[in-house]
Amino acid sequence: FSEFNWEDPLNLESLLTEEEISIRDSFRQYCQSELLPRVTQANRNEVFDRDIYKEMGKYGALGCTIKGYDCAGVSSVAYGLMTREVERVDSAYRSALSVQSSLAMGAIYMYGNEAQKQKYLPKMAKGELIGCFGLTEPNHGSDIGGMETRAKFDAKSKTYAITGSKTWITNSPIADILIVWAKVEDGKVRGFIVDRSESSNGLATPKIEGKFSLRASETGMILLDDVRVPEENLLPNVIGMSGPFGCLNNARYGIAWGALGAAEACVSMARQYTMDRKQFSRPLAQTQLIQLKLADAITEISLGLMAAYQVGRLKDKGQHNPDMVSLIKRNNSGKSLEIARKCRDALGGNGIADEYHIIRHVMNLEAVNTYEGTHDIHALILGRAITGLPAF
Ligand code: TGC
Ligand code: FAD
Repeated sequence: FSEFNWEDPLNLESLLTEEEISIRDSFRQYCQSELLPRVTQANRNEVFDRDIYKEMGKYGALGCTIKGYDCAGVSSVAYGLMTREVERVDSAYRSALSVQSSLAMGAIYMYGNEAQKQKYLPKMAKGELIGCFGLTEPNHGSDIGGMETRAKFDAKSKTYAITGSKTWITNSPIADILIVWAKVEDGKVRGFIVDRSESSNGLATPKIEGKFSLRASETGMILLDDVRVPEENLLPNVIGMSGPFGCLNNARYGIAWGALGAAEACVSMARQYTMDRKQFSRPLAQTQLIQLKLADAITEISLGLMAAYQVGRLKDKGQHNPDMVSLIKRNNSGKSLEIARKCRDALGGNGIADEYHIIRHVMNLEAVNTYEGTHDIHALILGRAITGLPAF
């Protein structure tokens, strides 16, 4: 028999290519040596350091699955491995990676014309321009098809006038490039590149204060009051809700890997802590209840990783579908939250101190279970796929 490795019980390693292992290892090194040391203060003080984008850019992480435009063009599994490494440190940093790569660059890559791709993607890949993705609105979160933001074409000035508001938008306060989804006159949804450096008056992106989750990420609103956007900034190659959902398919896939990274960090900490801490004259790790928690946790993590791996390989062969992505996003983020809570419990009082990191992951994973489609919305997407009956 081969030796049992509690950090990789089902030997995921044996399924990865040499290139994927090398990308993972160098990105892990960056995350552990550069991001981990600053995350506690960033989380306490609710700050996101813009330089992180330039650093991620140097590692080829931004828009890493995109082919051309100075992007790395790696496999979907390599992208998943990177989201897992960065979320091992903090979900806020994985959010930064997801939003830039899958949502903002993804929208331009999939739906933009050549001029838009040349103009924005290379700079976004280097982290010189920061993107955000404005879909959610104050009155429409899960039922985003009801969005109220409107874009009206003015033939004389060849501009679209966009009016509406978006909320809970990762990066909006710091973004240079805002992908905004709005309905045009025929009621169809279109995507726009709102370039802050070129936009007219009427754009505001206030920060949402007081979050108890993803505190190391900037979250805000996008308020648009007759903001003029040149017609060249319309994303020409998609019409309808399949536009934003197409971007979400990729971001949700990344979350499925990333959330497990956070869970793995919690298990690692809880294992070491309970090996070191003695109660009733023996290590806590030598009690059945603690071992049950650890056994449940590594079981769910390894099953979740295998599922994410399978979807990643199917994705690169063009054989996946959005329902599979809902299954892994829902399962892996939900299970990670449960694991993080149990690990927090295993540390007793110390479990709520941020120096042990787990409580931060617990708080973050609450939001991870909500954004990009809530846990229950993904159950309903699966319910529809199983029965053919939409129950939203
Ligand atoms: P429905 O009738 O299902 O579909 C409307 C149109 O969209 C198409 N479509 C998809 N296309 C591609 N991929 C998918 N996954 C798709 N899902 C739907 C569909 O084919 C249809 O196209 P067409 O051409 O026939 O019109 O739409 P519905 O309104 O009934 O949708 C219901 C529901 C609940 C599934 C959907 O609205 C939903 O997923 N809601 C959740 C909203 C959500 O995920 N928001 C995410 C906001 S972005 C975010 O959270 C970023 S967090 C960033 C970070 O990581 O920090
Ligand atoms: P609601 O839709 O109001 O849902 C509230 C509750 O009702 C949930 O439990 C939900 O599951 C449940 N519910 C809703 N409908 C039904 C139903 N039919 N049946 C049963 N239960 C139902 N959005 C963006 O566009 N871009 C971003 O970058 C972005 N970043 C985010 C960052 C953070 C930190 C957070 C918290 C959110 C972010 N979001 C972003 C928004 C996110 O996508 C939404 O919060 C999410 O889609 C849920 O919408 P909502 O908050 O309006 O909740």
